[in-house]
Amino acid sequence: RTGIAALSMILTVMAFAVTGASASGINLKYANFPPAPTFPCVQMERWVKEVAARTNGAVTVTTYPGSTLLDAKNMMRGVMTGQADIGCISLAYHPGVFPLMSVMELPQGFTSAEGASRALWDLYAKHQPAELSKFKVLTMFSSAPSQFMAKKPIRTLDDLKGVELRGAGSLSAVLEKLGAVPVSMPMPEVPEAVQKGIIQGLLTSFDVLKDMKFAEMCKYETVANLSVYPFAVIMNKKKWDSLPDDVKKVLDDLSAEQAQWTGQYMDNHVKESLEWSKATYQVEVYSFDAAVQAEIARLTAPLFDSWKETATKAGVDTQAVLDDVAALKAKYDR
Ligand code: 3IO
Repeated sequence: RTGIAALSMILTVMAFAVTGASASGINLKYANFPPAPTFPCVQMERWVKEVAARTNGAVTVTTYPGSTLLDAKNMMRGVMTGQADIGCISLAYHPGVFPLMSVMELPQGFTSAEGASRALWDLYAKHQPAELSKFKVLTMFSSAPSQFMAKKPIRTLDDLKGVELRGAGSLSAVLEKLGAVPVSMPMPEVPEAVQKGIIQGLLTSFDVLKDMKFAEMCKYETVANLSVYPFAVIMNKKKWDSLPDDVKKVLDDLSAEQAQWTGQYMDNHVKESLEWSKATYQVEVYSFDAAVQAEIARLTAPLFDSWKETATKAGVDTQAVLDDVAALKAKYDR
């Protein structure tokens, strides 16, 4: 009898090792749009590992990086309909959809991904905006501040005039205010557009110099510390409701920590990416001087008015939100 019991236990353990599912196993599908080496996917794999450890293997997650399950354009719909249980979205790809949270796409002057990510999560947690109420939001995080990566040097605002550069959403609006020709597209489409000469460069954080090999094509980098790109990890609401309470608690307890972890990873990775790009492709890194930065602040100031107007129409208390962002920035962004 004991022999049989022991054998059956061993077989159960073996089955668990093979399938990755326990008897009460919950398996979730997590879709992501950019390539596996990029930071949205690195944070996804970290989250999956933490969830497995903290649920003692009861929750396993299958990841689909690189648009293998859902691409950027289909992510929200795909999570809504349950094609994926969890998905990762870049808010700037959906202009007009996030009247409150898009405040984090404005040039707020964040200097770190950690500060911006923690501020982003706290802002979401405090306001629980209607724009995301159809989903369970598992965490939020942001890119590092945005910089220019281009085929030609960008050292003055004149160097931007009439130059086709890639941004998305509010970041494209920043490009337009600075006199460039903004071209919006999701990140996975950017390498080919640079290669074909449709765009001369892009505006985002320096992590992609290494992770998407932009250092090879865009040898001129300019530090401008423009807006961050906010992201949300969204879960199908029905799937969330079906989870046991102890699992819900594990996921809720991970939200703020995951935002901070991702921000820290990003800040470190940006440094590593820049060093790698200098050593491997001899890229040039130029920083706008104080006069140019002041001119940028002046030229982009109207974006705050546009945000206020749109958000007010959507019922957002814009002054309260802007005050919160300022306080959270002071608290978290060092
Ligand atoms: C980004 C998006 C995908 C992969 C790596 C990334 N690094 C910074 C961003 C932000 C961005 O440009 C975007 O399109 O969301």
